Amino acid sequence: MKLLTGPLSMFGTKARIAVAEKNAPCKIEYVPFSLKTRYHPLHPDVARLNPKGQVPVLLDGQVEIFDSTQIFEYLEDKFPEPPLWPRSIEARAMARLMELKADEIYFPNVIVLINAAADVSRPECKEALKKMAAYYRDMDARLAGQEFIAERYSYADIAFFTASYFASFLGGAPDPALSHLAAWRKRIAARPAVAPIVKEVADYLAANRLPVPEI
Ligand SMILES: N[C@@H](CCC(=O)N[C@@H](CS)C(=O)NCC(=O)O)C(=O)O
Repeated sequence: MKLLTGPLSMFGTKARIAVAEKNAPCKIEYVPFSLKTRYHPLHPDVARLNPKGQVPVLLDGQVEIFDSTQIFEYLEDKFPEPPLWPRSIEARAMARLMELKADEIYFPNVIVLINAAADVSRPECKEALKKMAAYYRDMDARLAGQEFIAERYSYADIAFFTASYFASFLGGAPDPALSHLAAWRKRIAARPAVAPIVKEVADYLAANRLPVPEI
């Protein structure tokens, strides 16, 4: 199995964490990436397989798929242990919804910060930061009475943790006074599968003189 990703790919990092949690044998390959030219020229397999031209892409024999959530589903089918969706139907539905919300409701605000080159004083960031702050408050309330986002550690935790980590070095860190959210982020960051991957992203940021977030 081979995962094509980039050193600063949020969606690729999500997929990497899932691969590590599953302890799945998988080669991690960085596609060409620079802060200036981003993902261009596209890696030939990315160009061939993903009409969106995006990473992550997973190759496993005949299986050649893209999109981090699709990769989660494939990993779950191929490596059922340890399970990364909750067991009950209700909690699975909630975890899937929260995974989708991390990607499609929360993260688009982080993309606004990326496009503003993390200059959060720019007018377009104001609304994005406001929506992120509201999202953080909701997550803090959700995590007040539970250790993980939905019943047990799941892809929902991986998705929101990764997205919030990337937000942190772009000027959109959660308010540390949101103590339940802060404790959850520390818990996830300390996981044996997560810590080395977070360190790799941090090392890349430091090497490129970008701010390294505290967790
Ligand atoms: N929904 C996709 C989003 C993938 C995505 O946006 N990937 C970014 C890197 S984190 C990318 O390849 N961007 C290059 C581009 O859009 O041209 C997923 O979950 O994998």
